[in-house]
Amino acid sequence: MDAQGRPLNRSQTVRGLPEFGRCAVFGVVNVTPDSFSDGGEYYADGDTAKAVAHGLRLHRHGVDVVDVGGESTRPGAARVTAEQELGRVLPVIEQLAAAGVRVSVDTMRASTAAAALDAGAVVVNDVSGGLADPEMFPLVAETGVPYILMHWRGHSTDMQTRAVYGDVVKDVIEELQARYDAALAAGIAEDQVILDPGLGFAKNADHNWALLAHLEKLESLGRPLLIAASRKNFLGRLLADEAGGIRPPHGRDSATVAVSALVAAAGAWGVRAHDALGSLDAVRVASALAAAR
Ligand code: PMM
Repeated sequence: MDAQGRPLNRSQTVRGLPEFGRCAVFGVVNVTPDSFSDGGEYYADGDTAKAVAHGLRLHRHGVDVVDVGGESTRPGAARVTAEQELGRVLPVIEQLAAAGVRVSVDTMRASTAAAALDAGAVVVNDVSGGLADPEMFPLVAETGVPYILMHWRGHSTDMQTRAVYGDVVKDVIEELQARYDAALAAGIAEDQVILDPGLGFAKNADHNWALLAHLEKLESLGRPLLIAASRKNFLGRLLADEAGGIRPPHGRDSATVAVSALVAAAGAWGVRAHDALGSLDAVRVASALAAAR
């Protein structure tokens, strides 16, 4: 049985990862000076020590996977070079993996993913769903690692101009299905794939809420779902003050924890969060409630 009391089926099983017995928690470690959510908190002037210490702390407290990224994807962000990205993430991944931490690499580049896997990462988290780099699917097929395939319509520089949908839930499902089919055609196995609707990526607040409200429809894709609402702008808008001032990213953690509890109760396979310890508590609550039913 899974955390929601349902029989475990193939769609909740990911090759290369254990059954977590509840909604999995990915803790974010952004090794970037400019992420919207935690930019510069764990990385400045080439110093990765804070990022490593943060990842170790999350691991010590029971976070299942530490997700290490070196390129900001905030709306409007310019791309970093492959060399810059690698220089940021590799030392962090090496040290975390050597300490026994289960690491995923958050990258759109196959070359970064390959180097990260060599350094000990065990999951590839590709926000572009294989669209940014044609080498990504072949790499994932060859290595057989778990692969987070996210719904994506284009790079951050202009992605919000692409936030146009007829029916966002239907359109995201169709576009995710197309990428999933392409992944399988490239030789990636079904049980490697985790799907992610990509909250905030070419999506406005209404789009995000609609997707969150219809996880059961996304589940029809037949693969585990990872939900990453953490600190995103739509939560800042929800929590705006009376003058309409959007709540800044660090003030969105309690709302993120609430989303984690709710999506875990709704059957999400995993959540990805900055305040990962809060989300860990939240998914435990969801799991205990489900078990008591
Ligand atoms: N969002 C961000 C970065 N990586 N990965 C996945 N799988 N899903 C997401 O929605 C996602 C992601 C946005 O930046 P952040 O690292 O500050 O959250």
